[in-house]
Amino acid sequence: MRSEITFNSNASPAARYVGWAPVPVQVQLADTTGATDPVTVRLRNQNAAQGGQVEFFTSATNTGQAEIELSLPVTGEPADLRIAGVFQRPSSADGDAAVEVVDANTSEVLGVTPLMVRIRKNAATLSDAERDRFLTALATFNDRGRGRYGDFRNVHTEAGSPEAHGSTGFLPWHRNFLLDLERELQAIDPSIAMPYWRFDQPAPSLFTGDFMGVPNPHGTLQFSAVNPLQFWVTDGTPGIVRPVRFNTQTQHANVFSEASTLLLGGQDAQYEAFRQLEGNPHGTAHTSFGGSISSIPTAVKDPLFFLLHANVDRLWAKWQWHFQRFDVESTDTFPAQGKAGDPGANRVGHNLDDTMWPWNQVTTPPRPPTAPGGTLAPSPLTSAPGLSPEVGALIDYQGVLTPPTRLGFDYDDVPFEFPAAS
Ligand SMILES: [Cu+2]
Repeated sequence: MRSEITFNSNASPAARYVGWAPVPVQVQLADTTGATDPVTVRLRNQNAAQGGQVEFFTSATNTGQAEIELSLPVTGEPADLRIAGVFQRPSSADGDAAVEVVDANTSEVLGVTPLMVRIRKNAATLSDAERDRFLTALATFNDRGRGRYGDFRNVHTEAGSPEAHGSTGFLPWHRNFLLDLERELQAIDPSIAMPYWRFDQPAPSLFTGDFMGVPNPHGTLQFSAVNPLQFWVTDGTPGIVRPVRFNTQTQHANVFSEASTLLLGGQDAQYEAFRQLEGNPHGTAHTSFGGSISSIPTAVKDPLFFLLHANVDRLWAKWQWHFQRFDVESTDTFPAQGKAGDPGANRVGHNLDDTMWPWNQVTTPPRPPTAPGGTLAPSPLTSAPGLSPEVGALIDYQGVLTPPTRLGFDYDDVPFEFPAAS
């Protein structure tokens, strides 16, 4: 007798990745030779001592359990359950988590399915192996300027800027931008999750030759001999210019702390006020360096851009969790309801029901004249937010209120929480 598990409604091993939000899972018996009665099985972590850990949810309750018992029909019909990573027990390598299915009566192991609790982590806490896999995937995607990273650089320009900055859509647009790159990197190495730079804490291990580089007296980054970023080119000029304006070994950037940032929206947590974070800490973090990252049209030439923006996105995610801001129909969560052209609406791209450039591939005014990079990269885990998403599809990223909107990423210090019963 053998058991099989399907994650995220996709039988492919490429779908065996979970975060903190419960995902749909099906367990079934395959090869039931000799069996006539339903088989009671127990699901658990194969190794509870190390590696990523998961917990199990029945369809009826929202309480995670370390083990769960199910009755599996001999017809091979699947049983439904949900699985989530155990908060603060993420994986550090692909397949270092595994679900074991045992026969509850005989203790025979019917199947072991490896998976990964894949979580966006603080860059300062990555293992050397996690760091090197990330750098290798990034360098592979850029391919010394011949790869598709150039599309990302060419999106974040003067012409594209009004789509992404200075209004309500700033946070959802950059959430999608990050997600797009992360999915591209995952297509190269599925163990990758975008790391974030906590710019309000010193991150000495990030600003080294082994990771994001150290500027020479001219501001040009120097890398260690094995760092694949040493070959970084995005627009014909090799190298990255990033002079620093703070001591990266002992100080953090001169930005609002996380605690102050989370209060920008006030005690009543209004999105429109919280969005002030676009100035400080976001803009201030950008200008804590000189060089390309300090200016919108060139910022993406420096891959630190994505670690900076992962932290901006994490701050939004933490604010959303802390104040339960997932209801897209609430103006507390997102004030610009409706779409461009409605009375009182924002400019196009900054309203809940607007599609987002460039992923909508629209190049007629008022959109920019080109839309580099095509539609959003797909994911084997979820069809959300769609290939040409609307702004509203980026908000309930964990599927707190509507599970199908789950985008397939989580942060190491932002849990998933079921909504309070109303
Ligand atoms: Cu930007």
